This record gives sequence, structure tokens and C-alpha cells, in this order.
Amino acid sequence: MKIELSNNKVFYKNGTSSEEIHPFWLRERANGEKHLDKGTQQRLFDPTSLDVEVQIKEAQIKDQILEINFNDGVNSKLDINLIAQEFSKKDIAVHSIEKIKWDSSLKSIKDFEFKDDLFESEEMYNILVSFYKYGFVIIKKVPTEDNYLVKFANSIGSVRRTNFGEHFNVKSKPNPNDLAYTSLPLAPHTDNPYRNPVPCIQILHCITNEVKGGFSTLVDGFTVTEILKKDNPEFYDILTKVKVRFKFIDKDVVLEDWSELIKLDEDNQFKQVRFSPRLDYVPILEKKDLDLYYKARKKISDLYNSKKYRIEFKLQPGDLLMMDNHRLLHGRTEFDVNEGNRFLQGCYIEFDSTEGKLRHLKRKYNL
Ligand SMILES: O=C(O)CCC(=O)C(=O)O
Ligand SMILES: [Fe+2]
Repeated sequence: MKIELSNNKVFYKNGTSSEEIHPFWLRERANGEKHLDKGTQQRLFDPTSLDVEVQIKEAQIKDQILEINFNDGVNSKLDINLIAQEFSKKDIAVHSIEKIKWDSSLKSIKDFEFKDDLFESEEMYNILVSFYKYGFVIIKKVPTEDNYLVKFANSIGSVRRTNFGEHFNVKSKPNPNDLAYTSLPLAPHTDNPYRNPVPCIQILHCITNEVKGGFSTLVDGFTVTEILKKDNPEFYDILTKVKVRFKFIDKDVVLEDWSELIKLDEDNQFKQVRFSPRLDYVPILEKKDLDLYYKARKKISDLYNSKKYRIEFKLQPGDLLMMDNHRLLHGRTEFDVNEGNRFLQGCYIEFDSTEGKLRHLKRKYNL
């Protein structure tokens, strides 16, 4: 990508093609002190009040800076590298981190360790990059007192409160309102598929784990989706098309949301999986479509539950697991309450928290 000038017009050249950049696009980016607030980087003018026919009177490029005088008297100096970055049309900080698909053979993933100044450190940037690559990250030795989990989450972004509270205590209890609060095994699932929006990131912090069982399990929904797409395209097709109803009922709330089990983005690429067969209701379709749907759901369930795709590990007190609830499925193995206590604390945060922190640390450390 190159920015070039010809007859007071600005062009961007990509390979052999050359396109003029609209003068108004450049005018909107006027960044003199009368036009852009230094601190907030917010505009001090309203571009919708300007004449869209604005023209360039003079332009020159010197030392990577494009200087323009517009015919409305405004002068602007733009960094051509920043202009070039805008052509990616996607956020670079996050989207340039490539997802690494994994299955049960995933062995050596780096665990991180908590320290007091973690949240503003370069290590935090590495933690977030690892999170975006694998869809999860484990941080060891996180303080276990006074609901530190909430402080942890709020130091990255903001906790997303739900009807389970600001945080929830995962332990076996009488009359639970969710099977998570029992000692039963939990097959791989995504959390809260019935919410709109579905919580993006789940944090589970291990406070006590004295039982022999109660292993944590994770499955990469991205890997499984790609396998299904390759091996069973007709199953992939129907699971990306049919919206099912997810429902959760409690004493004072009825939550419901409709979605495909595999959600694609506008480019038909993987965006999100939802899976919680205790909570999904498939709509009435023609019998032949339901026939295909049920076969497809069984297949994806078999893949999610297969040892081939699952990693299993034991959370130790202090371990904090942060996982992408749109990409990964999680579960746990059964445990025996007579062997001792098993106590995790959980909460949710949204992607804007981790993305915002990642961009901030990238800027701070010039990464
Ligand atoms: O007990 C566990 O390890 C996980 C429970 C669970 O699925 C949850 O809290 O969302
Ligand atoms: Fe869960």
C-alpha cells in the first residue's frame, strides 16, 4: 500500500491498481489543534455540517507526512502510515492475532503468574495475546481473598453483572438453580446461550479444590467447527442456518434467545458457537429438515464430547482461568463432596474489556 500524489489529488496504490482517496475523507481527518482535541483525540468540529464537495488546493508528502491545504482554508498534516493502516478495514490490534486451533494434543501452553503491577505491565499484553490465540489463558497465584476475582476482572475492564450476581460461587449446594452448583459432571457447554448478548468471556478462579475429581475440561469450538465443515458439510450447513431457542427459567426471570449453534460473521467465517443441550429447543421444521438437524446436532455433540478434542486439567487454588465463551466449550468431571471442598468463583466480562486493554498496552509499550 502506497500513498501518492498527482495534480493535487491523493491516491492509494495497491499492486497495480491506483484509487483516488476522496478529499472529504481526508478533510474529516483534519487534526490541527482547532480540529482535534489533543487529549481525547475527539473531533472539535462536526463533519456533517461541512460541504462534501471540499477540494484540495495543495498537497505534498514529506518525511511520511501528507500535508494538505483544503479550499475551505483548513490545513492538515496526516501521517501516511496511519492512513495506510485504515485500509485494513478491521481492527488491527486484535484481528492481527491469528487464532491457533487446538485439540487434545495441546501440551505446552504457557501459564502466567500473578504479580502486583500485572494489569499495567507488558506481561498483561502477553496474557491477552495468548488469550486471543488459544481462546483461554491460565494465570497462577491470583489472590484468593475477598472476592479478588471481581477486582481482577475490573482491572481489565468491567464485570458484566447477571441475575447470578456480580460474581457467582461455584460449589455444590442444596436446591441449586443451575447444575453447575452440584457435584455432577458437566459435559462441554458454553455458558448462558439464552442471554442477549451472550457473555463474551468467563473467568473462573479456583479458591479450594480438595477433591480427587472435579477436573476442568475445555474444547476449542473453532477447531471442531472447522472439522465439521470439512468432513460433514451438510451438517455444518444446517447448524449455521437454523436458529434454536435457548431458555433459562429462575424464580424471578425467564431468559430466552434464538441463535444458530454455529454463528458465522458477514464474511461467512467462524464467529461464535453456542452449545448447551440442557437448554436448547429446536423449532418445528419439515420432518426431513429435522431429521438432518438432529443428525447434525448429534455429530457436533459427539465431536465436542470426544477425547480427541478435549483437554483436561485440575485447577489449583489461586489458578484463574479466563476463557472465550464464544469460542470455547468448558465442562468438568464429577467429584465427590465427601472428599472435601471444591470452590470456584466465576464472573463474566465482555470483549470490549480485553480488546480495550490490549490496544492500550500495545500503545503504551509501542508493540
Ligand atoms: O465447576 C466447574 O469447573 C465449571 C462450572 C461451570 O460450568 C460454570 O460455572 O459455568
Ligand atoms: Fe459453565
